[in-house]
Amino acid sequence: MTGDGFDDLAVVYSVDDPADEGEGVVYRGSPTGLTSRLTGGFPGWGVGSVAIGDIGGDGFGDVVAGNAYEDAEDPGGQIYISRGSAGGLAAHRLLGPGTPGMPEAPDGVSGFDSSVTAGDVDADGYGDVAVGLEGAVYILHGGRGGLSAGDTRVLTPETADLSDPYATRFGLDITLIDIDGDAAAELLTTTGESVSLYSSSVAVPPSGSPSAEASSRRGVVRR
Ligand SMILES: [Ca+2]
Ligand SMILES: [Ca+2]
Ligand SMILES: [Ca+2]
Repeated sequence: MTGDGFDDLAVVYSVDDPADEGEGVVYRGSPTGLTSRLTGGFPGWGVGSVAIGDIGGDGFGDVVAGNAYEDAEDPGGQIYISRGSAGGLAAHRLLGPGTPGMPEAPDGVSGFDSSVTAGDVDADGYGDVAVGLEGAVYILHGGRGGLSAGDTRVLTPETADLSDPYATRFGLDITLIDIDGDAAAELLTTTGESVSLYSSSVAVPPSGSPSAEASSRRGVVRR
């Protein structure tokens, strides 16, 4: 997160106190392990999943945290995004299905927080974020200005061409990881009884053909 070449650790904690809303903090990595806590933080209440990726492409990792807490402003859940720098974490911003420009959640799908993961799905140097819901995966694209709501794509079992009897659990547990070493992250998702792997191109809208969904899926791994 601090651009020094050492990975840092994001931690969320809360204490058993009704007045305590918890806090998300980051501990600095070093050649000898974790050291001091970075200045700044993000709300920890309701956070069940945290990822670090360089969304703005500035060399500093940024924190993304999924928050299950549903409020009147965004009943579908939200993610916190806190930009990292040499000095620490900046104030967080929120994104969710209720954010202007974001696609609405598919019918019957909620919980914009179940699993968050970061990786560069289009190999453009800007980290991207996937948010798993029970029944859908949102792919949010990073850029110089951060995550863009308008470029978000929503994968569902239907759009991902997944005929699986356990697909109702599609998206509950996801990981973006570059498996084939081409710099573009693939999407790994569990679907109850199976694990599916999607090529990075399913997350990138084909230019001029927004309706062409996961036709480029490279393969599915079953266990
Ligand atoms: Ca950054
Ligand atoms: Ca990217
Ligand atoms: Ca790849």
